[in-house]
Amino acid sequence: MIVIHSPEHARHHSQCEVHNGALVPSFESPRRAEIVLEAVTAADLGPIRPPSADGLAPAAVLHRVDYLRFLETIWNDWQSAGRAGEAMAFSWCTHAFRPRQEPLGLDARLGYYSFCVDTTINAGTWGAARSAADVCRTAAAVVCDGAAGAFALCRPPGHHAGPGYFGGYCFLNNAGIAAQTLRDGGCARVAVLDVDFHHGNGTQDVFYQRGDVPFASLHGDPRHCFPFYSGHADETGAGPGAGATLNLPLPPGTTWPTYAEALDHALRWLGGFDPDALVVSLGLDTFAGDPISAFRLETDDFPRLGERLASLGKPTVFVLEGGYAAEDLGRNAVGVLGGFESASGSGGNR
Ligand code: SP5
Ligand code: ZN
Repeated sequence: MIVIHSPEHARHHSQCEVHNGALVPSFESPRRAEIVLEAVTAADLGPIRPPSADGLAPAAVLHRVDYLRFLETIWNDWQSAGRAGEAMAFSWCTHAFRPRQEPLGLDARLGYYSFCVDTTINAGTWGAARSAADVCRTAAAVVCDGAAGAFALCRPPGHHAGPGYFGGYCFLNNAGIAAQTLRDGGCARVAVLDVDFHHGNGTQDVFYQRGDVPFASLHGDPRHCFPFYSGHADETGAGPGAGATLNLPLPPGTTWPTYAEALDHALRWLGGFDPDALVVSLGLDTFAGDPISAFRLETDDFPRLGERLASLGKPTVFVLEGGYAAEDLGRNAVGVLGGFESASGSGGNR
């Protein structure tokens, strides 16, 4: 399987996040991608190539133009204001207030364009987020050109980022960008399956009213698990996208047998749309050892996950999302990708 990767990801390096009431080092770190890169290299998964596609055309279909301008300019504004440290929001427009037009103040804009406190912005954030978009465009293009699978080894992750907001460590919706690239490349329908522990609220949001990109997600029940306000079973799409969103919330503590049943259901449901390609939001934070998540999948379960994903029989773009047990991330990622390859019989690098 071809792996697309750019070292530019390391330009985004959050120093801290709020966790259980304390400031701690960010769980989402450059080390994560380095470990995955080491593991796919050691496993000889396939050629590792830099992104060739470049630019924000598919991102601009999914994200609002004012939001993209915010991402591009916020670090400069933060610095110009003489602020130390990293840019971060502290106040949000909750349901008690009425959102109006974009506010003008620095802190107000940070709150207006985000939904939580876990995601900081530094000098390299925008460059790293753009590189992740390029990695995903390129991985999707490889699949458009006939590959059975490609792995977008990128960060920062993307599935929490919506049309006009960042959060959950995400800025641009990488999986959405891969799906949009496949659509633009001639796929009539593209299925997106999100197996990150957290609900892919951003991906759901960017495709909620579209019937051409059915979205299914398995995740921790939002009554208990981040992002809390999205991912309930009764969220099923709207307008032309009515019936094209499937949420399968699962209880904290979920292990492989329960997970596999939901996974098979999601795959059957996606298959019903007769998609031309599949995008997998590959979060590995379903692992039992994950420090911020609550499922209990074991390392041996990840090849089984990859095998089941291959059962859909569609060309597949894997997009790296979460996973914070950094030292186990490489073997778990290779487990999924290797399982997919041996089950799909694609073995090599086509
Ligand atoms: C891409 C991705 O996986 N993003 C996840 C972002 C989660 N950030 C908020 C985490 C809050 C963790 N608090 C967990 C408390 C458990 N006792
Ligand atoms: Zn996650």
